Amino acid sequence: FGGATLNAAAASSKTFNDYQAIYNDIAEKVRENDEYDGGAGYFGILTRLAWHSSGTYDASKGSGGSFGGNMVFAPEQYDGANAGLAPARDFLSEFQYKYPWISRGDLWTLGGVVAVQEAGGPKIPWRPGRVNATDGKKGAPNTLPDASRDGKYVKGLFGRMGFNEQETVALIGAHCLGKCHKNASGYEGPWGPSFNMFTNDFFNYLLKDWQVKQWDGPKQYEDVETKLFMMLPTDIALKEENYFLKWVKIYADDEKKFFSDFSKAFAKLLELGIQFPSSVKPFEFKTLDEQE
Ligand code: HIF
Repeated sequence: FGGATLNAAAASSKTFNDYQAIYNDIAEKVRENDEYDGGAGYFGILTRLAWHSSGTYDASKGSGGSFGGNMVFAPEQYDGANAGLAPARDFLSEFQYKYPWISRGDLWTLGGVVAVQEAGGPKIPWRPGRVNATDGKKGAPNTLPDASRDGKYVKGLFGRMGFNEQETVALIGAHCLGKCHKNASGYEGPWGPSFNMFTNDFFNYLLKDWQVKQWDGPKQYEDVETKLFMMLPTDIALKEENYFLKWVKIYADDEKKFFSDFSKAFAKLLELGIQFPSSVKPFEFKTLDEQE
């Protein structure tokens, strides 16, 4: 890949404990708000904010990514794919005031780490050092995914960010968390029943029988058995291509393997386009449970 990378700020006076303190504050607030969004809590929306701030990355151009925290500026601010993420940015903004030294990109990606870990998912190694952009010039609009598309599109899209098929399938397991909202994306509903817990359920549900939902919204799928759950066309696409389906089956059978592969792929997602000084070693934060 020929793209330029952005250099993370060299280690400042801040230590692991300073970041663990922010982690804990975010995690406490997530706990206190577990009834948000019909019981989904903030797990899904914080994971999605972390991903949307990172997933604009284009490996061939070296553009986009979480480094600058560009979503507060046009053009990313008005990217339709970011509709519905304001509650997540607002949720985190009090920590921006309490800890003015943390950058937006660090705070938003850390929020995703908190969400995955506190929902019972794997540890996500994380490094600080992103630096606030002062305008949106490095922002990359319209690079986030279109959920109405097929498997070849999904492969190309994640390929653009530098992910292979296995990593792509592992990442999409994050759709175990949260919901779709008619007023945000047009789609509606959760992918399964335990949408506030990080599990390999997404793959188990995906392997069930799905049919096109008859409704006045965009094309989405419902499970034949209960009609309570949903899949996007790009989710169903993982069953339609053998190079993806193979991994869907592996992760449905083996949650440990899913956790381990997801952790690596999600950590990579959050760092796309960023060059960290070798002195900055990844942190592995303790969950609230582990500290009690
Ligand atoms: Fe999502 N995703 N995502 N996604 N996403 C939605 C919601 C969540 C795609 C589309 C959508 C990933 C990939 C893709 C989460 C996490 C991740 C919604 C609904 C849509 C339409 C938004 C709304 O209406 O509020 C597409 C097309 C993707 C590429 C195939 C990532 C891998 C799965 C990278 C990822 O981590 C999460 C969590 C949510 C739930 C948000 C919520 O508010 O609960």
